Amino acid sequence: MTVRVGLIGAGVMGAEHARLLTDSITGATLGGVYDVDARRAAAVGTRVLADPFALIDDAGIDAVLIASSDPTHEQFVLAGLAAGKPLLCEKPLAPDVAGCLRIVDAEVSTGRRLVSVGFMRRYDPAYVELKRTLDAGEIGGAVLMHCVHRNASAPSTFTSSMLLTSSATHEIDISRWLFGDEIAAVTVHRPRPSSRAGELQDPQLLVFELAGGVLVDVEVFVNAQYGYDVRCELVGEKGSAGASGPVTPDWRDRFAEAYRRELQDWVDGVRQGQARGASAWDGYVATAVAQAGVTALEAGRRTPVRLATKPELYN
Ligand code: ISE
Repeated sequence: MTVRVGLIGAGVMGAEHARLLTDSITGATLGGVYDVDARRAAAVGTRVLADPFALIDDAGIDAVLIASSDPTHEQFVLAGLAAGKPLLCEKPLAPDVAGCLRIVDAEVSTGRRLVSVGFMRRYDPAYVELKRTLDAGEIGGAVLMHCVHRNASAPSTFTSSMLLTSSATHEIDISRWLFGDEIAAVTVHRPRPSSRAGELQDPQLLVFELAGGVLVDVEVFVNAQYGYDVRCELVGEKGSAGASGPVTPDWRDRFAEAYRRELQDWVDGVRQGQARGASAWDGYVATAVAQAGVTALEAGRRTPVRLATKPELYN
């Protein structure tokens, strides 16, 4: 079976996924594209549909990849679930906790996992090797992790909250994935803002307290000027190990292999009737932790993370 993928959103990430589907991914084709800007859609695919919901329901589309703007994700994921189609949704699943929970509820009522969330770092060879090292006991039990997340520059639409909801959401997800544990509380420190920061609180220094006691600190700096620089060092009881990569202009180059592996795994899963990668529940938790971080930033105090009860579907 060749998976005919419907793509919603043909901006930076949508165009990247379209290129991967056409050039590198086996077992799938680009079956149709929608974008608010029809010219942008036409630039990435041959079959352009004018209505995203018609694309989702189209009999010639087997699975849907959502790479539209963040606030539009929920409506498209819900429509995809109603159509019973596998979905890969770029992060965040939805920008607000309530939206994420509506998706979780809708998926639970279908009785099966159809939603995957695009947390591509889970597929980055360096992070995968780090998890293997930790799980094999090679550095002993984890005690701390130090993370750096720098972007060369942020778009003019970026807000101080987005350092948490758009950028640090990756460290939130990767911490949960690496340690198999939940983040119980978030504190946000505010260094002197960089002269390039404008209105933004940039950089920020975050501290995540995991339920099991591991502490994770994250420097998020979205106007670091020199490039895209993402890495971490995990400190264990008897050693340390890291994940790093080249400094690149932006995330597309740094995580090119991760995006390719993520998309291939999703397609392979669709062909086998399995949802792979981060789940809707993982998407919900990432948004819930990021929102706790926004509260911590605004209130200037340590903020506990409160999570809903995890449905059986995600165990
Ligand atoms: C962006 O949305 C991403 O996902 C990038 O990986 C991250 O580095 C950037 O800060 C986000 O805005």
